[in-house]
Amino acid sequence: MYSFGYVAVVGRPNAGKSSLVNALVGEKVAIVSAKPQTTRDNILGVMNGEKFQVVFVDTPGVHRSKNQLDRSMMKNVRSAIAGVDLILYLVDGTKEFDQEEQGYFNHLQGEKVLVKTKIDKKVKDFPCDFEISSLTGKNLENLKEYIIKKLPKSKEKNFLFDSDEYTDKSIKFLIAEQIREEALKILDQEVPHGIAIEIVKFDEKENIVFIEADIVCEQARHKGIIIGKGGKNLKIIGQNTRLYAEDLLGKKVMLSLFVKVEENWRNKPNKVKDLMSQG
Ligand SMILES: Nc1nc2c(ncn2[C@@H]2O[C@H](COP(=O)(O)OP(=O)(O)OP(=O)(O)O)[C@@H](O)[C@H]2O)c(=O)[nH]1
Ligand SMILES: [Mg+2]
Repeated sequence: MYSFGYVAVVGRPNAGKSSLVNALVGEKVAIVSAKPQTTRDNILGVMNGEKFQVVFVDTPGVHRSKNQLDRSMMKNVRSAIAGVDLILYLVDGTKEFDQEEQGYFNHLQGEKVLVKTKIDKKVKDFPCDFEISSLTGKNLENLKEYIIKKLPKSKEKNFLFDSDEYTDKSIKFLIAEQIREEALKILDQEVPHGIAIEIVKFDEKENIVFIEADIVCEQARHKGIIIGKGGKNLKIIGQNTRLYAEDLLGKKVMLSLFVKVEENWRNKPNKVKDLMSQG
């Protein structure tokens, strides 16, 4: 028998959702950062085996919406949960599983399990179904077995993705996200949260790929911060992303980054739509 199905990975910002999806898939599907609200889109990550294919839906962290971007992210979470075969609800083990969150978990419709994350650190004591560490891999095998058992079975191999595919996202999207991860790493406070990436050129030649991307920020004063003294920050973001892209594409990459200001874009529905549709 073959197992195939969808598993949504849901929880507060910074709970470790993207880290878990990457660990189970065995490839970097979603960017990860120490700052909350890193993931904005639903990202599919595919875990392939001889007898199973599990499609994980990594989602933005559940939080109160302050702007149009937040609302769009929460809409993504709701749509991710609808119709999946299983929900993994992740709670950062180093934090309290408070009443508000317990209420949210209890109201989630569908087959669900509570997963305590980051157990390689000192964690709080609360009941859960699984305790895992994506960092060390602890208990991931148990969780994986449980998921496969829970999924619908069929005699036919009705998988959606080829065995070498691991995400629904394009290479352009992955590179745009990597730029955002590098920015999240070196920038602080609101600056990285107000960033969106637009790939404006992607020109693949036989031995080299020319990529141009705009880093869109929402305030004129953020532009200078992103560029950094003498272009220092932009250089680090560019160099690290280029190495990632070369690895991904197996070719040399020429990457040019430009910083643009789009005043207050996170509050503009059309802009949010535009900037979120890098697919
Ligand atoms: N020590 C430890 N840190 C972890 C583990 N899993 C994730 N982290 C860290 O927790 C932070 C958040 O991880 P993410 O995977 O980006 O969390 P997320 O739930 O996807 O966050 P959002 O996309 O913002 O909702 C990062 O700094 C990770 O390195 C773990 O098992 N152990
Ligand atoms: Mg994430």
